[in-house]
Amino acid sequence: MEFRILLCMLYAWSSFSLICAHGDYGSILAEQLNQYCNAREGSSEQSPRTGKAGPRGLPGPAGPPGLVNYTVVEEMIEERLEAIVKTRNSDCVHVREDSAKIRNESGGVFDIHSERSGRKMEVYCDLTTDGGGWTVFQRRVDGSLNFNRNWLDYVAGFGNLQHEFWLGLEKLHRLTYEGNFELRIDLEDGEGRKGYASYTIFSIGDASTKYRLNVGGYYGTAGDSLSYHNGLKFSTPDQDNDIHSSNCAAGHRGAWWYHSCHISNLNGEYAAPVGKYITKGNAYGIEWHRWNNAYYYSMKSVEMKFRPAY
Ligand SMILES: [Ca+2]
Repeated sequence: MEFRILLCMLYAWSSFSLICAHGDYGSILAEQLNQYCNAREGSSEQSPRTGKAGPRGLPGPAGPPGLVNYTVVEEMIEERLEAIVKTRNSDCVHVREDSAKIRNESGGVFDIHSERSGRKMEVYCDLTTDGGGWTVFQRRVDGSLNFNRNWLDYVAGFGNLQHEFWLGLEKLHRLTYEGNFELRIDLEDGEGRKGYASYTIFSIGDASTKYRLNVGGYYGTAGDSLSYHNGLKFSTPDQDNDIHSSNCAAGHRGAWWYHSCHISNLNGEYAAPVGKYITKGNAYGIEWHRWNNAYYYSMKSVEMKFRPAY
């Protein structure tokens, strides 16, 4: 306990006895002690004590709006976009193999991004045949998928990119209308014999031309069964754009750039995989007539693909 507090307690106890014992002298001493104690009560020398904090005040008014440096922001966005574009696949020639969504022996499924493909297009890339870089747009291997379909299906595409499919006429047009492309068709017959037909010129027109075929410059081992169809419109059973009086697509159970009517019919009906893949009647199978110059012979497998021509 501090001395001053003891002193004042002493004053309180003793002031009465001082006055009683010493008369006026005691009274004066008691008064001096009283003054001392009162002075001490108001003294600034008293030690400060810290109390509990009061409640939090109300939030202040909002400050003025900040300034944004749009030039810096735009530069940051451009840098970011450039970095993203560099990591993207522009076509099957430039795909990064580790970016495959699905990979198998001959290639894989990739997302490609370019002005031609639009924001994103999923395609199968053949990375091995004759140096690779091929965008595959048709595949038949076992007849598990029905290809006897109408116009809208052939425009949009159908099937599974890892197995049997048709990529779609609109995508084919978008991917080939600008630049130079070569076409390759790989074929295999029922006896396991393989061959190919290549064309140094290939592109597909837009919807207003009915996705006209532009093809030329054949070389290969399977024979040329496509130049006959050059310059012709695409036809499906529900859209007869051929130059024959009949409906070629309906008669041949397929969809093709029919003339009057065909010497190739690679979207035709898949013949039962037994015997020699002979179709009867109106050549409605997966036909490539220059293959042994045989009509009514349906191939076991076919793959159609294109890549840039240099
Ligand atoms: Ca016709």
